[in-house]
Amino acid sequence: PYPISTELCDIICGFGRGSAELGIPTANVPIEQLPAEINDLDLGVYFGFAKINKVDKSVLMVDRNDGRQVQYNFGKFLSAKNGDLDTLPVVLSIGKNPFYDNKFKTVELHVLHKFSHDFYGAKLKFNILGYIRPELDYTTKEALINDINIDIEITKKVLSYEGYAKYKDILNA
Ligand code: FMN
Repeated sequence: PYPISTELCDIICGFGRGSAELGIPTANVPIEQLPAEINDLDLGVYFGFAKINKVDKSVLMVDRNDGRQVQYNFGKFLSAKNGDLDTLPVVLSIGKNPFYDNKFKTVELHVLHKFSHDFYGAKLKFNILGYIRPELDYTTKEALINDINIDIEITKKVLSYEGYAKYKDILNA
């Protein structure tokens, strides 16, 4: 079914554990803004490219954990060309995060780039180019982190093949 390409979508608050507990920050995107085909995919880990667009105004976001409203300001958001970031490789998790026993399916992207700060309030579009593995339950946080790091290495390697460059160009067009 690949590639699956999305429109520009919002970045919403996850439960904040990705960054805090795992050291692997993820951008959660609202499932209802994604193409329906994504719902038919098996729960698991996928790779692709994402393009993050800078949003200048500050935004008010509601934290999913405690309903707290947080004002985010992106004036100082790091930017590359034209205020947008380059297209970057992503590893995505589509699942219910059995390790954390979530009740609903979430789509989370880990962008393979060292950011100086969060990009809540920015928007992004992305594509899914392939499948890596099913979603697994883990007995330890370390085992989950270890596998995510392998997913990251696989993503880097696969996306470095010349044949994938065209999918990067499509997002930049
Ligand atoms: N969670 C699981 O329970 N099982 C998995 O197999 C799994 N694989 C993942 C693979 C990748 C590449 C990423 C980025 C996340 C994966 N996760 C998996 C989800 C993490 O548990 C999740 O990022 C964490 O719960 C943080 O979520 P939060 O941002 O909503 O707090």
